[in-house]
Amino acid sequence: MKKGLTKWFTGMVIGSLLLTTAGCGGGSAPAASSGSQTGGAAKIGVVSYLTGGGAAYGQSQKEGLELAKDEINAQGKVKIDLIFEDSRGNNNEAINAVNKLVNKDNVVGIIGPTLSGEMFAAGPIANQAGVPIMGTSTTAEGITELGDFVFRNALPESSAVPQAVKKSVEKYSLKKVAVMYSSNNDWAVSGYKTMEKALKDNGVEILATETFADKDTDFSAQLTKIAALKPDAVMVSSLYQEAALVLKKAREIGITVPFVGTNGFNSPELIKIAGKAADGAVVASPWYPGKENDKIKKFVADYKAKYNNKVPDQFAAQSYDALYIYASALEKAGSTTDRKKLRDSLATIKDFQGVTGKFAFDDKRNPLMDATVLIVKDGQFTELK
Ligand code: 1QQ
Repeated sequence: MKKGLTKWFTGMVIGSLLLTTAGCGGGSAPAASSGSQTGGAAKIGVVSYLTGGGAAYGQSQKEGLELAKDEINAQGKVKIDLIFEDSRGNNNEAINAVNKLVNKDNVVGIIGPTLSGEMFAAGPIANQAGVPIMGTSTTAEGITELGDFVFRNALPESSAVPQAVKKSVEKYSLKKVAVMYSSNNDWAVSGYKTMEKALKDNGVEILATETFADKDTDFSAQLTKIAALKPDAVMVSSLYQEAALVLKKAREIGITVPFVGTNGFNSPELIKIAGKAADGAVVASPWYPGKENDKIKKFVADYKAKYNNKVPDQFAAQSYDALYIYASALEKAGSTTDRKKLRDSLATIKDFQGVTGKFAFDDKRNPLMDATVLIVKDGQFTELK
């Protein structure tokens, strides 16, 4: 309650500062001059989790965006400058970053932040200033309800989790499971609620629900309890760092069943940290590089060439697509500086083809896209069939 109030208060203060300093709400960049596409490169701000415990998410996002930017600029239809801000996975840093991008850098639009919690904190500032902001990894419930300028091409948990649960129920005949989640992370809590609903919808009994906090490293108490209940699977909603340590400990104490996760599982870091213990981790994702598709093959090859043979993950792929979505909207808007025109143009994107597949915004600015249910097998994400 106290934390929530502080967050609300900070948001209000910054929100009113914004209103008085920028006189905004009209939706166009205060200091931007030209409204034509010849007005120069479009300045897009990026708020990303670039350092700290979840930095692998943000680094992948940065890499995907830079690759897309180079390609888009080489194609020459619209020029884009990216301004990166590191939010470190912290709500206040995300607020500061959005304020800077909106008021000082006069960006036409924003990509990010990485975490849903950061978007809940900082999204309203961009929205109030009339600056389009698009999450590429914000999967909690309620993101685009923040306002008409808030978009996401991240697949909501409410689309992803039911698919992962249904597939796992069919594949492993799940009847009873245990659930674990990080209770001080807005997104993880939302993911937990989505899991609970999906389990109910599939007639699966929840034997126990255990919580922990972001940055925790010892999960033995929760897992010992869970082991005694002999669940058919364990569901986990947390970022990769905690999820990997949960998996390690679980395997160590003899829990061999599948672990079904939310979006936090979608990083190769999960496998890097957990090692063999990650085998049996299940998650739904719109990104699966194993698909037979020329666009995906080219993206993977170009990414590997640019980044020292690294295979792009979901966070890189969704950010790569996000910048192309922006580029396409900027082109249609006919302006690199008009924020309102960009918002309206983004909202019309219906037939976009990206590396994560066919994409459209629904009328709530959420993505319509397909997901694949993946399982870690021999240290690799593969399709769960
Ligand atoms: C969110 C997420 C995280 C896993 C992003 C890194 O999905 O916060 O919405």
